[in-house]
Amino acid sequence: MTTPAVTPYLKDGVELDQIIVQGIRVTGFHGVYAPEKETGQLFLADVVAHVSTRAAAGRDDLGRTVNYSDIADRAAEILGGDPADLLETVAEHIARAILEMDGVHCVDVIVHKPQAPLHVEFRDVAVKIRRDLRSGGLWADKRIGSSAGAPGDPFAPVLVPKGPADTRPAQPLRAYLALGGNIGDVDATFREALWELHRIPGISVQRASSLFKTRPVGGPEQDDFLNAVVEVETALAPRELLAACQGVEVLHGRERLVENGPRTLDVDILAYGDLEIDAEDLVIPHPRATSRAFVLQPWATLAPEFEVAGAGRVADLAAAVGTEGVELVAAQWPASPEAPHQA
Ligand code: PH2
Ligand code: MG
Ligand code: MG
Repeated sequence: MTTPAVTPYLKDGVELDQIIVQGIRVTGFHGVYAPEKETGQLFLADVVAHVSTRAAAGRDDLGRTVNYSDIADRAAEILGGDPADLLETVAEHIARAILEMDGVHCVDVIVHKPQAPLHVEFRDVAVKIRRDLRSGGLWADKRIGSSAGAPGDPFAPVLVPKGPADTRPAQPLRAYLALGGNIGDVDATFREALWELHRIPGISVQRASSLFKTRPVGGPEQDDFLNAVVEVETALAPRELLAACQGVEVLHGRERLVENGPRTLDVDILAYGDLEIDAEDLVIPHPRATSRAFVLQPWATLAPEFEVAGAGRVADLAAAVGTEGVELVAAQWPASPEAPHQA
């Protein structure tokens, strides 16, 4: 069976994998003409879900990917469900249903209607669409759990007003990112993450802090964390940098199941130059950073003199919170401080 090549989908500069279900066949009742709604006819759908399959493959775990059987069920239900006039509407509904599945960043949908009432002989008529979280109106939904879109219009675009969070800096500026994790080989995950961040256009990893083992703060009972802080130069707008951080989390199978719960990799923006942002999806400087030893102790090994906007010098903040629950693991980490992403 041949599979048509699908244009890759790049999420934050990284090409995602594709889960492909082709030729889902159902009798449906879509069409503009009354007989189509009464008699029904054959409809087919092809669905390509763009996801990262690495975490699932690494652990051979269905729970970390998207079940293709669920993709087929959702598409078939819509294909055989409420009659719509247009193939466009059917395709849009399928795209929406697949995008809602955890881990799906983009979806391609083709809806075929090979028995459509045309005046000429033909083989197939179809509508093909691509939707990602942004164009599909689910961007905000998936990121902050709010309900995107206007009432009654499931496809209304999310209008995000352009503010400082969406503005790129005039000059690349210095930002600090916190790394945390307590599932798997976290040290290796951190090293991979440095490289993945560095590969993203607009992010240049400069230096890494010392590495700390820390007692979990908040959340359920769980293993100790590793924590570190990274200095980057970035030409990205704050919200772009956030998307990049979340993209790297996704590459490592990050799931947001429990607040403050165990995770393979958490990448948080601590500071972005001296900018202060207070948006629904993004607060900078990180609101809890200035009270957390697991952030401040590593940060103080990297940039003690840095002034956190509205809060003060990193060294002073670190001294104020102390070292309770935080233990140095490696003063120099990774091996090459000049090029941490290459270690
Ligand atoms: N991250 C959390 C919650 N609690 N505790 C430690 N020790 N380290 C973390 O990175 C951490 C945490 C939420 O992001
Ligand atoms: Mg986070
Ligand atoms: Mg965090």
